[in-house]
Amino acid sequence: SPETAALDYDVIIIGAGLSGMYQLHRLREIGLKARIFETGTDVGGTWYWNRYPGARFDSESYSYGYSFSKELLQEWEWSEHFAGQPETLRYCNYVADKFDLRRDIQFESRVTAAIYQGDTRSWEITLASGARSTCRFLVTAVGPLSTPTLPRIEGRDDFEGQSFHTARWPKEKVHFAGKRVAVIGTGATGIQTIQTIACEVGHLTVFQRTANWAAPLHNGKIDAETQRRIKAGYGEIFARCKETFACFVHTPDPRGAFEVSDAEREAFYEKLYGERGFGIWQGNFKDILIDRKANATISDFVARKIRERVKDPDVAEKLIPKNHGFGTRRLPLETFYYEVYNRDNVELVDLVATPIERITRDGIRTSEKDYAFDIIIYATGFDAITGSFDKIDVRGANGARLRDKWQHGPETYLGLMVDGFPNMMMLMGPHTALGNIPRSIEYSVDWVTGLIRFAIDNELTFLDATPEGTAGWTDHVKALGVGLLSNEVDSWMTGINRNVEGKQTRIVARYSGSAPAYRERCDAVAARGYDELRME
Ligand code: NA7
Repeated sequence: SPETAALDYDVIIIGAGLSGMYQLHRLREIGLKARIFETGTDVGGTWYWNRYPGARFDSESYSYGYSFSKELLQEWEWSEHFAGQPETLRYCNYVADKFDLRRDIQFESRVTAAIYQGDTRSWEITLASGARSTCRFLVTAVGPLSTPTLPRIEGRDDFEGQSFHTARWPKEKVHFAGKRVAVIGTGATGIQTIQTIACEVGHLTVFQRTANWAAPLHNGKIDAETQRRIKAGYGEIFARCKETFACFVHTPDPRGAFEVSDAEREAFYEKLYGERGFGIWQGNFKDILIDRKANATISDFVARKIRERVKDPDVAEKLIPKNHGFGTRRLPLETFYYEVYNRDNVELVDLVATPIERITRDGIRTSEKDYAFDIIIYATGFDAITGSFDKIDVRGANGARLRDKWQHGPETYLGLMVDGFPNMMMLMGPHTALGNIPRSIEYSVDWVTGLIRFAIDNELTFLDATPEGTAGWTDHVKALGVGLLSNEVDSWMTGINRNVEGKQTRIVARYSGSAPAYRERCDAVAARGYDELRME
């Protein structure tokens, strides 16, 4: 039987973001030899790369941190209800120090290939440097939003000023004072960037292709008394996140939008609009994301708010989405975003009316005119969910490529494994419950750790999902998506990225059932000794 001793590691983990870090910690706890390979120069994943101005949480800080260590929870103090990126990156570093994670993390080590070796039941991992290592189990912790994409616009390399993708922001400070700045893209990232730099730049031009619905974040400092209550209440906070639909502190209201009077509905929306965080999205009437008429009531309400907040009625109309309803794409949360357009130094360009023709040496040419810039910021998003897998040459049993298997959209077993790719487990890959991501991460890491421990205890060297298991879960995920308004809209959530070849057709890449139902299913499999897997 295959010899573990001949392998370099028990487990190799790809990625040192929140998933990879916790996975390493858990595997060490059960005495395994594990190693992380990470592209960046330090820990933090999303919070390492996304250093753009204004990057911050949209879920409550205290619901976002790791929950696995009581000591960590008591030691760490979030300074704001929604922490900014620098603070979150400090948190990631604090965790890495506290649990001494770095000694098993190899930085500046991009994984280019992962090839399963049938004869030794192991994986061989190749880095960009050409170095190779072997392991029994492979855990991908590559992140659902970690492969940035630049627009396919002619002339991009001709521009002579500075240009950055938000997810590849330089570590050195970017000086905006007096500069003519362009932002392309108005998703969650674009909105955070725009509202943060508008008052600092000389002139800002926002290039918007699709207007997005956004609602107020209402961030603020956490005062001492609130801090004390948070620390005393962590048990309840995490218990609450465990019960809610998507692991947020918010969960859908049990009432339908038409089960209340017009006045009550209006008052409820007003209350949600005035409250912190995702409540207006995740804590709204139960039918706003499935019923068009219900959705229209909240869309109308938020449209009215935009008209109140933006002085120029033409600009306001451009900022109100016409092709999709409120909350059917990932809802960006904002802080005086709409008011930015009342400033003299800010201009909104509607790319539907005047598309970009090319990037020039000096700036951007639309069908209408030439704009000159010192800095162009690409807030153009990611090749989401499967993009980071596509970049690695992953080959399973008999040399089958993951890329081919997923050609028409991902196929997974519980979002954790793929048949034909033995001993490979995925964290935050396709078809898993995402929501408030660290909560999902902790669950998935614990499940994967349980499975690996089971294999070790039972001297199993081969774990694989079955074709039926994969087909069954994939069908289940697709069935759950039927009737959701978000699945009828183009966005990263439906696998659309107009900048990536072959990503123009909507797919179901996300599990959209409830997180408790997801956990119940995965727990049941574990409790039955993983009887749905092939094991040897
Ligand atoms: P998103 O939400 O995918 O937004 C990307 C934005 O960039 C969106 O407004 C796009 O317009 C725009 N875009 C992309 N390509 C182009 C071109 N070629 N021309 C003009 N505009 C373009 O990414 P984010 O980074 O904002 O957020 C991703 C997630 O990260 C977010 O949901 C959070 O969960 C964290 P489009 O809508 O495609 O017309």
